[in-house]
Amino acid sequence: MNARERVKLALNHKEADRVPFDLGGTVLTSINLHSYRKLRKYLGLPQVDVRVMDIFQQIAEVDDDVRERLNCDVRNVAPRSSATFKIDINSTDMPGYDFFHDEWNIGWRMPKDGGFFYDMFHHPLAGATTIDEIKNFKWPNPTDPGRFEGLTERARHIGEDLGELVIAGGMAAGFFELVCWTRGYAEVYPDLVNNVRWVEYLMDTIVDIKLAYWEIALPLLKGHVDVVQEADDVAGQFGLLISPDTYRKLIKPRHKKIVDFIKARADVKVFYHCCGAIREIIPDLIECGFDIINPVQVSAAGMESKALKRDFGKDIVFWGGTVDTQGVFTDGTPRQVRDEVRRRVDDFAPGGGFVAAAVHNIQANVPPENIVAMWEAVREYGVYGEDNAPGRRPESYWEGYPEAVAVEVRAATSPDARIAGRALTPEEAAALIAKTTITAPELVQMRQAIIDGSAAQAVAAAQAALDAKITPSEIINDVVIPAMEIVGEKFECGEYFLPEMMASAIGAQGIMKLLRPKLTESGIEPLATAVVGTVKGDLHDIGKNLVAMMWEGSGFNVIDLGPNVAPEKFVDAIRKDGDVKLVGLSALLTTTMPMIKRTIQAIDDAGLRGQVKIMVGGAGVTQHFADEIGADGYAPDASAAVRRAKELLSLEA
Ligand code: HCB
Repeated sequence: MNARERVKLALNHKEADRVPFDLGGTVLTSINLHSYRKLRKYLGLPQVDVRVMDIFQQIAEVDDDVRERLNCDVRNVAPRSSATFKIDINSTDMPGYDFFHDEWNIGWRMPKDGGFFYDMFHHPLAGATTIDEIKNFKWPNPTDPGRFEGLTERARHIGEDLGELVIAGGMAAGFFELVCWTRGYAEVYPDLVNNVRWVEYLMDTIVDIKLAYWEIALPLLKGHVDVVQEADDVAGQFGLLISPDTYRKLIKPRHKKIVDFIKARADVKVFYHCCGAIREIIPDLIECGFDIINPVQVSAAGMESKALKRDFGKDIVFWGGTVDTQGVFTDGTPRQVRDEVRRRVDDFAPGGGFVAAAVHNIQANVPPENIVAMWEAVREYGVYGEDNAPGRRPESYWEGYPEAVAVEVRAATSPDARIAGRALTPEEAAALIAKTTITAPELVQMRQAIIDGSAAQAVAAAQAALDAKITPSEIINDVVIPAMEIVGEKFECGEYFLPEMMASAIGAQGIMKLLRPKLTESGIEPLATAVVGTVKGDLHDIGKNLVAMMWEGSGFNVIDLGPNVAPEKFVDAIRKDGDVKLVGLSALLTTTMPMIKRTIQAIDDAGLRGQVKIMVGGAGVTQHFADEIGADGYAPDASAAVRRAKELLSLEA
């Protein structure tokens, strides 16, 4: 049986000779350049000029000698760039960064000092308001003949000469990802609440571009390609970023359109990548026609492997989930990695429907011995057809198996949620509203506008309140802060998601901006001054922005230092303002979490530790980690961050 036959059996929910293995088969199951070099050395293979598979993510093209050594079963065929566009890296014009613009005119930069990845700094449709701006934008040409050069031959070669499974990547990322990248996350999420027509037009424009590419590519690939790859991140650590309703109204129909279009043109399986806690929409993904999900982030809420296999294993293939880069893969011993892999193989492999791969690209901090331990365990435990095959293990198999594997399995919702996992009852909602005892129509209107995420109306109502001689402190204390508390509760109980919360926070921020000069004039102080930032090397800023907005909306003065902030910059900001009482550090990568500790150390070394309370958060950060590194507080979400900040500063909660 060759690799292609093996994977095809797995994709058809049948057991092959062994579980197929993927490293480097897609841009989402590959390995960071640094860890790849270390892996080659560990395997005793000669150092070579490592080719970059994806410049944005700084991941390696896995060479044939590694593929052979690790028996990799999958290979990727991707379009070439258009004949008219070439990436041009500029190393001089942005201090501290290398940067370039891609063919969508999205700007990407990588810190020169210790940067592991390129990330976005320019979103070409940020600030756009009209449909004409979408129409007149210079979109890349999906039918540029340069993209299709040699596509058929490369796919044929992989499938027929090499006998490996062929997976085709598209001309760009997923449609919703491209919406986020061209527009910017900060604007897209609120758009989903109050600019829906505009954002739908943008979505359709990008879907059309993707389909125009597939229209030409699929006939060229037909008969040679086995899987087509799609992706769209719509989830975080504890749940979906957007509500299931928003997914079903705005994203799902377009996902279905794309899958139907692809399947009408080629007999392929469709692979869907989405990080995070996606359990709630797996039935929708199946309805859309997706056959495979990746990366199966088993450390995210509700993503326990056994339950996923039990509930969806007949209808969907799990490609990934073998070991999580957020936990044991990075920090554990090879023995712990083996135990973790053994458990996941046993959960996912029975009956086929499983392609073993790490959760997402292997990160720069994963030791090579752990990568090899993963591979060995897949080889050892992922063998079908014997009495002790996955799913048919004798009782004795588990003897000596450690009871508690060193993997943190998350709660089903934010562990801090006050009313977790269900919407507020009408009585609870009414009780929250009743806590605010306002009667003036401007204030009632403002409260509702904040809660509904109608920023312009909220600010207009604030102006009307000022005109009616209502004082800024009444506006803040009686409306803005209580309204944001209501928004926070709605978020924590799962009624509001990122878009609704951001839309509300924008309204609150707008009001604070309007009031600030008046507050200063009347000598009214903010609750406290806070400095917030994502630590050096990490460019995830959605969560950090939300924390900053919620703090601001709750009466704090917030100095937002942005993403990729070096420890000395935090120190400078604390010193410069002189009155900072709170510091919020965010990190989403296991590679950057140690930078939180270094930042705290730098604040300590500068003699400022006694002056501030330090709060930490981000996808992989836990209370345990916060305690270990000496932070004062941890919050799993922005609403909890407000509560915890007030507790730490002994302000009224
Ligand atoms: Co990113 N990514 N990503 N990513 N990404 C994660 C974080 C992974 C967990 C996904 C996975 O494993 N399947 C993973 C990290 C794994 C690991 O650490 N080992 C990962 C990876 C690997 C990467 C790249 C390295 C991919 C690659 O291989 N190249 C790359 C790195 C870029 C870089 O930072 N240098 C990358 C890139 C991206 C983007 C660009 C596509 C995009 C970021 C866009 C942006 O932020 N501007 C992205 C996204 C969106 C994610 C996921 C899907 C969602 C993150 C998110 O925005 N969540 C994430 C999956 C996941 O989280 N499980 C995935 C929503 C916000 C609201 O939650 O946790 O950020 P939050 O913040 C909360 C909460 O934590 C708390 O309150 C916030 C608000 O409620 N909080 C604080 C946060 N900070 C706080 C500070 C405080 O003081 C207090 C509370």
